[in-house]
Amino acid sequence: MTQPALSLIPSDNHAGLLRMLYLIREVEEEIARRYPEGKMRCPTHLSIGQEGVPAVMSVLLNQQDLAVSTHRSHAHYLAKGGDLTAMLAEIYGRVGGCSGGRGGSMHLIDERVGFKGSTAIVGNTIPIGVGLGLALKMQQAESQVAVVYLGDGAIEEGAFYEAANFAVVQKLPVLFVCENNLYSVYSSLQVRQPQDRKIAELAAALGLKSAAGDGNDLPGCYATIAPLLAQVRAGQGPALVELATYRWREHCGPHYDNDLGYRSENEFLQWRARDPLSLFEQRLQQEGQWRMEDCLKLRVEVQLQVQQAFADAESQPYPASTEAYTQVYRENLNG
Ligand SMILES: Cc1ncc(C[n+]2csc(CCOP(=O)(O)OP(=O)(O)O)c2C)c(N)n1
Ligand SMILES: [Mg+2]
Repeated sequence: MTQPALSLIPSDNHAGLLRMLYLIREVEEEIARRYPEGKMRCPTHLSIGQEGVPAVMSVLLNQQDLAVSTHRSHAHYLAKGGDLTAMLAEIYGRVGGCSGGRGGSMHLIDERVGFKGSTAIVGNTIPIGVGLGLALKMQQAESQVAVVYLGDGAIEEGAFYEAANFAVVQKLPVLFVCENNLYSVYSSLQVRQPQDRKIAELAAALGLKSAAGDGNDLPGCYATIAPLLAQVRAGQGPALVELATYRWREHCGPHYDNDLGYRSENEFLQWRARDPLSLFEQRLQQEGQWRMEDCLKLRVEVQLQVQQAFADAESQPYPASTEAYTQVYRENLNG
């Protein structure tokens, strides 16, 4: 099978893509390394192995676009330009966390860059993202889009069908980005959805424009998402892209769990060999103007940035105990 050409991605995006892949990978590997210290006191879902889709989104979205995400949202937040130190401080429960240290890993928000939030309840942010699309349309916000990140498991939630239907009927500027990693916790797609029914086809039956592609091969991923995003931007109504990918670690936490038996080591190794980061590095080195030293230099730069952000986040104090009583109800949001 021939690979989609690197030239499908404009070359001025190559460095940005590689930097984002490194950033997400380095941040999450560092979280995994430090998690056993017991200082991050919140459940944490890593997307190591799934960096391809958010990296592509990072070069396709503008700061004015909006996005919402799920329990597995670090990569989506970073790809939208979310503040790294504020994210890490949130995971450490510190005062400068993006949710004031109250929410942890699953409650990321950075309104400055249009990342409007993530929540722990599967499917919860889908209607919110569609509502954002409605707001954009009502405000006649030219060519802005609302992106709803969701997993294959969220396709099984009623909220998805209601929200997708509304988005289609109202012709809203919403792009659903479905990262199909084949699993919802320990349940494979095969025991959850009919085997001959593809998510992208289901979306088309609902009236969404749709396409499916490879989430780990960046040129292919870019070529799948970019045309549909352009249609959504042009006011042609909502769309769904389904991208195949795979999480390497356990559903929640820093460890590997293939020994549990819900998926095979062989399946894991096959996906591991299709690492979106290594594949893109190889493509740049074979077909682009990049040398191995150039990649390494960029990676070291990102590593230093990540280490600094961890140090800044961890050195912050915890919120005062009285803070537990503020921002609980609407009337004291500022109190
Ligand atoms: C409404 C609801 N049901 C169940 C859960 C428990 N739960 C948390 S994450 C998750 C898996 C969701 O799978 P998917 O949407 O494919 O996302 P992935 O974890 O694969 O990224 C489940 C079932 C929940 N948080 N909310
Ligand atoms: Mg999944």
